[in-house]
Amino acid sequence: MGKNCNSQNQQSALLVGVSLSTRSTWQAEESLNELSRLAATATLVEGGRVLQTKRRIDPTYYIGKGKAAELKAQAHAVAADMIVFDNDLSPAQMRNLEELTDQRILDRSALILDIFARHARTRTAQIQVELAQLNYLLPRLTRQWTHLSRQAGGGAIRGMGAAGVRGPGETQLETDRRMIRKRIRDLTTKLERIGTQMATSRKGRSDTFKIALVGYTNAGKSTLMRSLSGAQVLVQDQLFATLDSTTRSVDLDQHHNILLTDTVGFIRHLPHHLFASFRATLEEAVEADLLLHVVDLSHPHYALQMETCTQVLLELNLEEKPTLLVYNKIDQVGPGEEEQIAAAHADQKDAIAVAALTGFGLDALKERILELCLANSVVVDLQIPQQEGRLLSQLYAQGQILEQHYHDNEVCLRVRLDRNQVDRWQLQRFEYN
Ligand SMILES: Nc1nc2c(ncn2[C@@H]2O[C@H](COP(=O)(O)OP(=O)(O)OP(=O)(O)O)[C@@H](O)[C@H]2O)c(=O)[nH]1
Ligand SMILES: [Mg+2]
Repeated sequence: MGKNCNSQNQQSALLVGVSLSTRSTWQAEESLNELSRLAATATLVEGGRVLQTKRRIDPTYYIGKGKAAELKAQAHAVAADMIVFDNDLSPAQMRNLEELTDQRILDRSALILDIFARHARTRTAQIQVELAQLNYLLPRLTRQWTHLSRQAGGGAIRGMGAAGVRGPGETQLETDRRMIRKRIRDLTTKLERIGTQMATSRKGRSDTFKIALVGYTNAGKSTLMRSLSGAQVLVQDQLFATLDSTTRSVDLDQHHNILLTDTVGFIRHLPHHLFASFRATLEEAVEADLLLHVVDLSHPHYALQMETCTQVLLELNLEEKPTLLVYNKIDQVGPGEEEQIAAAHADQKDAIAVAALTGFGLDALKERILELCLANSVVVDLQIPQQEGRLLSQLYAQGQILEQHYHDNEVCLRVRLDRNQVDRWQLQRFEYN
């Protein structure tokens, strides 16, 4: 078998995982499975995998010189086009490994960055990814960037290279670095502006109860968004199908509607440059009144995925946010046993089991959301002049009218309102009891 000769002309990768103690081997194995899915999403084919157990990390070659030499032989034997490490490598380790093995070396962060670059569709996501790529690239500029530019369709080096603005006495490398730094500054400014715009538009919808879908990548967040709101968001059996936030209105019943936001998923060891770049998108969850933490219950290691999500929520300071656990894909856990599985989780106060794809349990989910939404509401008495037709119709739309009678020229109403809306009605200077 020669290089690049499989049927779709895809490149093949030898996957390498390192576990630091024997006890965590199964975790490293699961992590390698995930790396294999990441590689497939980046259109690489798995040429083989190697799992190493090590007591300590070698600062020069990460896995040690002898093992690195073995890797070279293994990569050659399976005609791999590159070696992909499941761990993050320092720029120096990458360079040393590349020289010793004579193979292209990628680490987990590079692979995830590559997927994000492929999937970024909107301008905001493209800026976020490019910024993360450039920050990753800068210390590795000597070698890695040509690969990234090829893999990412040029995103990482847009605006540099052929510009031909080399100053006197500068090497090409210095010129490239200078241009990258400038591009990083420009993109950072753009992102700050986008962050402010996003915050402003969130404020504009601050009256309505807001829910954000969070969870591990591929858990089924977008599928749930589709089923609940009818929005045609992208659903794919792929890691990181969604990179942007989408917000839609969902009617819980005749009187209550909420705003539901779908957003980018989480993963173990999310590259920190990506985390920083996508902060504006992740902030959508910060302003939500309730989080739906979507879990793929059919995944063999869903508990680990939940732990990762909890960790990310912690980093976003969201650990105190009211959260409902939504165990999804129960149709895959036990086909035909959805009722039993749902019942088994019904005792858990803050959890519910559903199958977003088939619609199983979605009415119960809406009811549960409504309960939480009502817990967030207050009943107030208002007196509104009868001639204020426009205000009255707004109130009918926003609140649930519990009682209504007329007195003199005023309509006296007992209304259930979202806690967030009370302030606004108070500003109308009507009286409350
Ligand atoms: N069997 C089954 N499959 C589901 C269910 N919900 C989602 N899926 C599938 O799981 C895959 C991922 O679904 P998405 O909705 O794209 O997942 P996501 O959480 O939005 O993923 P990212 O955007 O990549 O983070 C798709 O193939 C869906 O069809 C479910 O309830 N049952
Ligand atoms: Mg999605």
